[in-house]
Amino acid sequence: MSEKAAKSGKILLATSGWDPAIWIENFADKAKGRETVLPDGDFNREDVHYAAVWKQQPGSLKDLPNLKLIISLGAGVDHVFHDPFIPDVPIVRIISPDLTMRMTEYVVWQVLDHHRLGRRYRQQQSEKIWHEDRRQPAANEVTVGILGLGVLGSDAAEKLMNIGFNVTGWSRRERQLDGVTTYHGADGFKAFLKTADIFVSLLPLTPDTKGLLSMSMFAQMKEEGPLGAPVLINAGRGGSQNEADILAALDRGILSAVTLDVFQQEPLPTDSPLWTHPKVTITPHAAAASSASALVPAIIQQIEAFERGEVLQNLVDRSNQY
Ligand code: OXD
Repeated sequence: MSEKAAKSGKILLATSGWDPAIWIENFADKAKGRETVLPDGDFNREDVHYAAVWKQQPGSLKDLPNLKLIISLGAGVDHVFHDPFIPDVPIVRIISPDLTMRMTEYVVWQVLDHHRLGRRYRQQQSEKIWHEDRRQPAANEVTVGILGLGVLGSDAAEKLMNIGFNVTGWSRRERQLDGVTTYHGADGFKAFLKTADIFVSLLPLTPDTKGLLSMSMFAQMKEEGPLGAPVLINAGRGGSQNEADILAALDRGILSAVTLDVFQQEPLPTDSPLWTHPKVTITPHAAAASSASALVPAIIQQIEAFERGEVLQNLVDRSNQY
């Protein structure tokens, strides 16, 4: 290995479904001379010390003898584990104020849309119907229940409370958040499900959360609230939801409406009944886009800190896949 490579290992940018050009441009601009290469590029595999990945092609991280760190370009890391050939090096998630702000915007937007009857008014407009609906509960009559109280869930909770909503939250491990009634673990889940009118899932996909948003969960929610039956918003991962159960719960009035940003299969197949269901709002995994200009500086900082021997931030626990 050359001395230069030893001092400043290259970054392999391994993504699929994204145009890498904007990332390459940002790395070139902010990586202070450190070279970024693409999997199909012409480079010496020994020189690669870091891999920045989003849904990397399986096998693209193989045969990198000096790889030291894998950096997920998203908040989630399930996309990394799709690859059966991930080398045994630390994996870190990206947490950045930009990503957090984007997710909070999405959550607040969708909570308010359900709360302020957005879907109904859009429908009325399309039919030129003027119907003044006066049944509009105030935010402080409505409780939003957040599943997942990490950085994203905590920030969304705070902003929703600022608007006036009551907020409850559930997480795998115990968490305390000012102003939020929190529940945790399997024992707390049942009680949590009775608390909210709008549920927001920001859960990562792990073996524990797979298929969690299912009929057995919906059936334990309260039957009626200020908005009718509960609303579900999922901006976490599609693998956490059972789409057949969501449709059945909507049709049986167990859920009154849903917003889904993520799906069991993405892109959502054109023949999915979710597309045309009148109580479903769909966004195309767009809740919190990873912005190269915002995230690359944080990635470079993480690499530099790692090279100084500092502790890695946002380290993924492989056994839990998060
Ligand atoms: C992420 C995502 O993981 O956008 O950041 O899904």
